[in-house]
Formats: sequence, structure tokens, C-alpha cells
Amino acid sequence: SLDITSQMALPDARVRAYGMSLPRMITGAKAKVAASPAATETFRTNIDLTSEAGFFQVTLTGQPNTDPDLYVLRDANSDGTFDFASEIVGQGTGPTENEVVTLSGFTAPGKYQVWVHNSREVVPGLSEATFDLKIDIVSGDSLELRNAPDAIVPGQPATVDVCARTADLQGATGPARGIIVVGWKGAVNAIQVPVTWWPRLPISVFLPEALQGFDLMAPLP
Ligand SMILES: [Ca+2]
Repeated sequence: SLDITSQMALPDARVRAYGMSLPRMITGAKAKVAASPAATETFRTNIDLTSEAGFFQVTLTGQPNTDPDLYVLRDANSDGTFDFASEIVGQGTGPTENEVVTLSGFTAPGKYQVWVHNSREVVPGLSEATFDLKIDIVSGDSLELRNAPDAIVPGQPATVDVCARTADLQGATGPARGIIVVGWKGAVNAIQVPVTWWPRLPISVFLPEALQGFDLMAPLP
């Protein structure tokens, strides 16, 4: 359980949970050099996000002497295509072989695509870049909150019970990750508590020890 104590009234406090999720790994992907990210040589992979995500990060690890660029697009107008000019939601276009894109706040459900554009031959003649992708998205409803308060009274601890529906995680090789978000008006994601689940017996959900009971001194900006 998670104990929340505030020194000030938070009448519209909201506690939400995201997860549990495991990152998706893609290894040994390849892209040939192309002038434009919209070219067919660009690597693309689909992400179908069916519920809001509390965390959304794509990490690209490339090989030396390559310069892949990373883009995350969302089919915002739901026309079934990803338009490079108008539907980019995140990008990493540094001059080296590694890139990371982290979407801020909460990510709306929808159709997403990750693009990797091999932007140039760093070494003449090396026209193909090889890279790994880690797609780390925390979403889903297998992390359940019971007794989540809709108001927090000063000095009075509110206890939230955290349960993982482990049936949803059968076969997972773990660790799976969740996030509990405590927020209030004007600071909807003020406090984020990570939760980790390991597939071993007995089934356990771990909250970080330092955060099992914590005081809210004042809302963050
Ligand atoms: Ca579109």
C-alpha cells in the first residue's frame, strides 16, 4: 500500500495507475541512407496504443560511424497514413549513433509509428546503419488501485492499495513496470511513483521504499 500525507488540503486530488508493461526490444534493425526521412528506405514500426500511457520513451542504440535519426509520429487525423510534415510528436536528430525520444506528460491513445532515418554516410561507402530500439511504454490496466482518495485532508494519511492483476502478465519474463501518479488541479502529474513487478514466487509488487510513506509539503508548480 501507499500512504499519502499532505500538510495542505487537496480537495481535487486524483490518483491514477498505468501499467504493468514490459519494454519491447527490436535488435539488429537496418536502414539505408536516404535523403528524406519520408523515403521508403526509412525503418518504420507500428505502435497501437489502446489506452493512455503514463510513460513513452524510445531509445535508439546505433553502431559507431553511423548517424541514424529517430522520429515518433502519431496519425493525429486518423487517415491511416503518417505525414512527416504535420504528424511528428517527438524527434532525436543529433549527429551521433544514439538517440532518445521521450514524450512529455501523458500520451493519448492512438496509432503511432517509430521511424529511423539513416541521414548520411559518416564513413564513405557505409550506406547501411544497424541499430537496436527499445520501446518503453507504460500503459494498461493490470495495475489496480483500491481506495484511491478523491480528496486529501491535511495531516490525515490516505492509504491506497496497489494490486497487480498478474493473470495479465502470464508468461512475462519481467520485470514489468507501472507508474502511480498523484496529482491535483494545476499539477495533474505532480508525483510519480514507479512500481516494479518480477515474475517469481511469491508474486510481489514493489514500491520504492523511500516513497512508501511520503509527505506533500506543497504542490509543485
Ligand atoms: Ca495521418
